[in-house]
Amino acid sequence: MQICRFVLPGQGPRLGALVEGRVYDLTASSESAFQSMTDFLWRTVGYSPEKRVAFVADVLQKTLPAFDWSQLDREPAAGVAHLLPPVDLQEVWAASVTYVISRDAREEESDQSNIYNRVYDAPRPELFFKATPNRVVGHRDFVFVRSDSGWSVPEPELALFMDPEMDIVGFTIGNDVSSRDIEGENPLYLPQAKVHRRCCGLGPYVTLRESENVPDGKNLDVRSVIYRGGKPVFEGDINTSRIRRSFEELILYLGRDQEYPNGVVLLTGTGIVPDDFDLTEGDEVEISISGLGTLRNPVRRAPGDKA
Ligand code: DO4
Ligand code: MG
Repeated sequence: MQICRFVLPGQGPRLGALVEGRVYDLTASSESAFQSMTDFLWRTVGYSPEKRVAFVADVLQKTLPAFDWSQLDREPAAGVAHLLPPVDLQEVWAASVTYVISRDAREEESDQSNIYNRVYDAPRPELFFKATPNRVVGHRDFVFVRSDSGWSVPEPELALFMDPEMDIVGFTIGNDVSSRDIEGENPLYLPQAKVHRRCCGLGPYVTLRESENVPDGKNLDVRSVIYRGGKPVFEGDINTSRIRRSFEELILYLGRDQEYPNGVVLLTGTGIVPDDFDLTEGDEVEISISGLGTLRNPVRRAPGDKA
């Protein structure tokens, strides 16, 4: 079962359930639990994965407006129905240097040698704040690479979608757009290398955690293709079993001395690192994760300083 956010012309954001290629408008049920993603997370706190899926299945017994997926799977524009990022009030955080390939790539680019090696092996993981919801874009919407970066990359990552109790409600796909040259120049520049307008792609939907389908996110194939002029110019893949840390451990640190009253999303780090590659205006990033669909984001260069 998949939950998405979408918008219809002239109406506010809506919550939908994707079932066999059709998106059912859960918000049209008028049930308070389905007026927003935050409402849904709040209402189902403490539910088992099976109970949460059954809760959605129950409202689907009503006659609800429905759309073909192809009606929503399009470039966002005013006046047309389209998907929204799956977050409304949830912060996005990111774990990093969780795959050996990310550690090695960073050690190479940085002259502060050894910090990435040290964090890879340390008991405390590296966690950083990635995005407020307004910095997140959904499927088919464009991400920005920074105007002052000459070496930007996408980072394809499994994302854990959590409720206010930090229980994993489901999984989605994340693109942690990063400026490798800015981080490489000085690790203290990390927030500038990572956080800016449209710095995070998320979607296309949240696949609810279900025992038989996607039980724990621990053995999923991640594949990414970058297109330039419509042709693939980079392809890479990894399996989430290669993440060095358990999700429980990452969540423990993420939740320590923190609270997430509207839930939180955690990107789990990248295991796909396109070397000698600068993501640029006109490229398109495609990230697929088994069972979670495909997230596509065109790329534009941010406009730089405000006049
Ligand atoms: O500190 C480095 C950031 C690395 C990262 O974002 C990742 O490994 O995914
Ligand atoms: Mg990352």
